[in-house]
Amino acid sequence: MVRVITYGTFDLFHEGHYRLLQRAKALGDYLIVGVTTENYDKARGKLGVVDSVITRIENVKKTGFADEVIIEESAGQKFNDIKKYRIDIFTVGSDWTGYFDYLKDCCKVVYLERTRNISSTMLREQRQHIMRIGIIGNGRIANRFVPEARLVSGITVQGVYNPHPHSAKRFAEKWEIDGYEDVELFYDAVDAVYIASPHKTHYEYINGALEHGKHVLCEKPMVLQRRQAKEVFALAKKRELVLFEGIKTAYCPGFQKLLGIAYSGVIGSIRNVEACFTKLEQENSRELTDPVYGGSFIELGSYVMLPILKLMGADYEKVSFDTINGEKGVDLFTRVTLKYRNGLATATCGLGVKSEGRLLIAGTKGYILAEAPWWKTSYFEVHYEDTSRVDKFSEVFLGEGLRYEISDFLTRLNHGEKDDFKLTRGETVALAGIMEEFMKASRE
Ligand code: C2G
Repeated sequence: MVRVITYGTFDLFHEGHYRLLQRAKALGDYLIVGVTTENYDKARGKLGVVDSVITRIENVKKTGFADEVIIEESAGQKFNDIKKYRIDIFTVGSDWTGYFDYLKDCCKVVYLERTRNISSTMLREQRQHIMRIGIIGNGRIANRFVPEARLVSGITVQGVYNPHPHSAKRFAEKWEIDGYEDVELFYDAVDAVYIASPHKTHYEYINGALEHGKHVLCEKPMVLQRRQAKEVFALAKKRELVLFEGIKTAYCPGFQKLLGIAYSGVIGSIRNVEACFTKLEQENSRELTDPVYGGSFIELGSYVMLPILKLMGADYEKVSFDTINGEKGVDLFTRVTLKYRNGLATATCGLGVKSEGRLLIAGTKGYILAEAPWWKTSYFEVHYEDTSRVDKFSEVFLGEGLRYEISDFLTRLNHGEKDDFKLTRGETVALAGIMEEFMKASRE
């Protein structure tokens, strides 16, 4: 008798799960299914699991493929289960290819091809709220997006669109999703889009997606003009769609905690914010060669402006930009200085100059210090006049951290428009405004 085992969360049970179990059962005579506990999912960084473990087990049982269901509660359990249940074959979907090769010493490991997309008919029949998201543009960030999205329950990456079909095809094959070169077919297949195309195309794609009735999660900077930002938000409102700028820092739990401490008054009234982020890029990279949309401020400015806008607001009295430009005319290093009625701020970023990236928030009673990479906030300190007192705070930051914004985007879709405090529309408009002023200043 061939004994097979597979594992999963099986949240919002869908045809991908059904087909996986069906083929797992067909690999042998006896199928054991391990269903994850809430705690284990939390520990391994899955966000937004909707169904209780009882419901998830019931859904697995209902398929009739499982001969036995067990609970998976910790990392490392698979190895022991394989011994304990005398397993011949371990199987899981191909999104995990290679990941479980370490089990090959104790049994056969089979990766079954994952189900590429979830059909809308099936979703309607089951009344499931699974959001099908499509990606526009498939550069570096899109490659990080797919695995992060797979860790958020209730969302499935349905496909990718790129006007250059070869590029879309390669990306689609790599991630086992559908590739589209026809934008109309792409929009027909999705409920929402993630825009990760070059900056200059964002405005047009946002409009296109909203006109097609799709919710939008757009990479930062969302747009580069204040007027455009206001316009697309107005269109989203009119069409009752969610439009969301993806600055991962804004949504991660550590940054939320840091803001909470800053707002709490422990450092008194905030008078100065200094934020710095540098990341060296290759000389021939797009970021350092595109004369209009390249350069450090457009690339990294959203990160460094974020804590400033959050803590000092958008009503600055004066803003000035100082830059070091490279031979190609793009800024290799930029410092933005803002003067407020009651304080100061500087935002520094660089793609061609390396500096210490840190966030420093100075108040009338003390200061908060977060070292690089503070934009993936996982640790910060609060210091006071009394140097012997230092309060230390840490928080998890999982993986690439995109799962937090994806999860919040999904919550906004499912629970209405109200909650945008982590990154308000006003802040996104202000960011677009600062980008616009920067671009104007750098052309003078
Ligand atoms: N699956 C699939 N097609 C999809 C979605 C999921 O074939 N469109 C497969 C997954 O590859 C997995 C199973 O269905 O084998 C369960 O998926 P999830 O519930 O998402 O669980 P997962 O996070 O993949 O956990 O210890 C748990 C395991 O590592 C798998």
